[in-house]
Order: sequence, then structure tokens, then C-alpha cells
Amino acid sequence: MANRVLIVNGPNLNMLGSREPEIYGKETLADLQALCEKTAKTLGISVDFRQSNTEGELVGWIQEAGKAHQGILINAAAYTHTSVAIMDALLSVSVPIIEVHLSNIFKREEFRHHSYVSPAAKGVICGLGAHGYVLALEAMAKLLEPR
Ligand code: CA2
Repeated sequence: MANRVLIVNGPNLNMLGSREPEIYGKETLADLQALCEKTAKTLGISVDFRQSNTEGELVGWIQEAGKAHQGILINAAAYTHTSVAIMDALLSVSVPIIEVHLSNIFKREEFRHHSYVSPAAKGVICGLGAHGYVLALEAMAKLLEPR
């Protein structure tokens, strides 16, 4: 069976495309989902694309991913910089994790420079907009290749 990757998107990412296109790009969340699904197909993997504005729901999905998915790609949005709960959940699962951000968080305000996701992540991609999700999926497919 094809490897299944959980793509977790955090708060306010449902608003993508509606404002701040200079920071986050002009794609909507639905565009991002379509891009990930198309990319996954070419890589021979499947994706389970989700978004929530609720910290507890994100934590629940991460806990479940340990059982139903072979990898996690996560853009925790603002929770990246605040959530010990999300970090603990990510540290508790054994599948590979890749952190993604649309914007370059290191070029922005100081409070965005720290990530609670990074200690649990195999790698981080930021600043490349929607294409960052494509690159993250390619990297994940590579990590999941049998060797
Ligand atoms: O660059 C990223 O992907 C972020 O994870 C996006 C978060 C931000 O808090 C992080 O520091 C970096 C914000 C997501 C909110 O996205 C919106 C997009 C359009 C309109 C409103 C919100």
C-alpha cells in the first residue's frame, strides 16, 4: 500500500489567498491541497490534508498520525512559536516530520524566529511559498523509500 502522509495546517491558514499575498502568496488553502495531492500522485504516495484553528484538534491529529500515517508534514502557523503541546505531541510519534512555512520566518519579527516544531523535525523548509510544500513532499517521499 502507498505511504500516507498527514499534512497538518494550523490556525488562520484557512484564510490564505484572502489577504497578505505579499507574505503568504496568492494561493488559497484549496489550491495548496490540490498542489499537494497532484505532487503526491507523481511521487507514488498519498496525502491526508487537514487544517484546524484549534490547538487540541491539531494535537489529536498528530497523536493519531503515529498509527495511520507514515510521515507528517506540518505548518503549525502561529502555534509554531507558542505551542509546547504541539511539540510534545510531535516528539511522541515515531514517523518522520518535516516542518514547512510559506514565509521566511527568519526574515520576519523576532518572535517568529523560534520554533517549537523544529526540535521534532527532520528538516525545515521556509520562505518558498506553496512550492515549499512540494519540496517537503519530495523530501518525505525520499525519507520513506525502502532501503
Ligand atoms: O509562513 C508561514 O507559513 C507561517 O507558518 C504562517 C503563520 C505565521 O504565524 C507563521 O509565523 C509563519 C500565519 C498563517 C496565517 O495565514 C494567513 C494568510 C492570509 C490571511 C490571513 C492569515
